[in-house]
Amino acid sequence: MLIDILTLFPGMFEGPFNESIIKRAIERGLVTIRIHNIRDWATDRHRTVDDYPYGGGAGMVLKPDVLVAAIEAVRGDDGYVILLTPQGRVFTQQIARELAQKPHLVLVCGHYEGVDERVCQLAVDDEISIGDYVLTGGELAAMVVVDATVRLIPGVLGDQASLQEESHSSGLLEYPHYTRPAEFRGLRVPEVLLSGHHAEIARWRRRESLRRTLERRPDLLEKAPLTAEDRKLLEEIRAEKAQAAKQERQAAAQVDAGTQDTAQPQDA
Ligand code: 4G0
Repeated sequence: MLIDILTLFPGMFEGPFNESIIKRAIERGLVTIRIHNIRDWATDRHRTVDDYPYGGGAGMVLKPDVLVAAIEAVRGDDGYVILLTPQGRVFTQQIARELAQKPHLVLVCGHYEGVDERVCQLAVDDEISIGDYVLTGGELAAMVVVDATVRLIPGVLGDQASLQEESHSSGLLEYPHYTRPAEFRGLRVPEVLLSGHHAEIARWRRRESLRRTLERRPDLLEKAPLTAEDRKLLEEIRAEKAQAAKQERQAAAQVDAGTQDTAQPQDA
């Protein structure tokens, strides 16, 4: 895969792609990442890249002539051009999988108040946001998209990690993980994980995945492919939680009754 990145701050990319897994993918020729300075396509003697917004208002807008020239110079005939912007579709693992299939990505990092709308109309195929917050520029968003996408290219992850990647795409949150020691600061690793009973361990992990997803991200349960066994486990978890809530209420009522009994006349 070829990835071209257009930015006003090429120095920002020196760290992330020269470390760890992405670096190894580059060294092994699985991906080529080229960083370009948008300013190289400015034509005036001040190398101007931005200008005041028509209609007035705060901030600056990236000039369409400079940005379109930069995009056209790198996209070739197969570049899929993505603008990183808070106005884009929200990036997900599904979108990362989609991008990992493409031979050539061109990531455009905007700045200031944004880019001239005509750039999107003329030269951008897709607009992506990494989440509902504003950054000072699209660079960090581009790094996130590159990292999530490159690790899905065949051969980038080792066999172990690749297998794990597949099991993570269950649409549920991960079960809790533990390593040695078996007891740490009074907290024990769940006994079943020490038992060596593979089927029981698998069942425990599935249950804990479902429990976490129900507690933290119930929205994910609607889309996750659940088996009949999963639905049974979920009902058990819901029943457990209802029981725990009931005990909680009873304990609170006890405390309440206790304070009533011992109330002194001057408290009234
Ligand atoms: C274009 C992406 C680029 C337009 C970029 C800002 C957050 C994200 C930028 C704007 C970014 C994200 C209209 C503020 C640069 N911030 N969530 N900042 N506007 O992916």
